[in-house]
Amino acid sequence: MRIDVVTIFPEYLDPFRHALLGKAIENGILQVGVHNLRQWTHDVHQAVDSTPCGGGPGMVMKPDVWGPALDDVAAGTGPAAATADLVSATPHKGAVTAGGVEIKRPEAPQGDKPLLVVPTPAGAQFTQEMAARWSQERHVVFACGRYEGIDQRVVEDAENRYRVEEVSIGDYVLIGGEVAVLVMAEAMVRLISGVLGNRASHEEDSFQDGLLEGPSYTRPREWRGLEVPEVLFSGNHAKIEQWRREQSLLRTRQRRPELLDQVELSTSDRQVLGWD
Ligand code: 6GU
Repeated sequence: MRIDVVTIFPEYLDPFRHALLGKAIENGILQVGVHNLRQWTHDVHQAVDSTPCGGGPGMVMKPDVWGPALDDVAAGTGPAAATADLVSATPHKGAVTAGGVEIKRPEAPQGDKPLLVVPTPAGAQFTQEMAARWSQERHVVFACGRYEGIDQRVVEDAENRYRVEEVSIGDYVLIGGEVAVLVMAEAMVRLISGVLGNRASHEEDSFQDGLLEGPSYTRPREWRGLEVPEVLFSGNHAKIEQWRREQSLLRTRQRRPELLDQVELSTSDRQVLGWD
């Protein structure tokens, strides 16, 4: 997968080079380009924003800067081609691709539009389902707005070259989309096959089955007077699975009861919840 991010704060995206994402870059699974929007400005002040039409507080990001930036990033032309891709911050053991070796940009098949994600608190809620869907994409571009957002015509016009989604990571307001991009990219990249060491490890994630994951324990069996639940040492795998399901159901009811309306519950699930 290739990810491009357009932002006025490229340094905000440095965490991409670390840990899981850095390893995916090093292994050649992921290519990341981070582009400074100011490269597409035309004036000495490098202005990216202007006052809102109709008045009101704040500033709106200019369409005549964003338009050409998104054109270039979709096509891999202009300043978008001139920026070197990120390299992993630390070499990891067992890398398939040696650091510093150039990886060719995958060719865009005709008619295959890249996905443009526009982070905004006014977007549809980002979900695990979106992360899973996006993890199958070849090219994902994130357009980070600041201030009061981007002129809406940029999004409208981008539909000609991209499939566009305006997305929020939750019901709170951030200063800009950069941190939201890190959140969404991490959720998405860890689902690409080959990125997580243990292939099964995301099959039991919270949300993968619509329920929250229950508690986990490791040794020692007793710690500070607290015991690991007995059943986990029973060696009875069916019993352990039933117990985990119960914990999952009870925790979900306590913390996120609305999730229970969206999942199919068995007769035994309903008994656990005291519904039958
Ligand atoms: Cl995606 N962007 C901004 N600026 N604020 C947010 C958000 C995104 N999601 C929640 N709050």
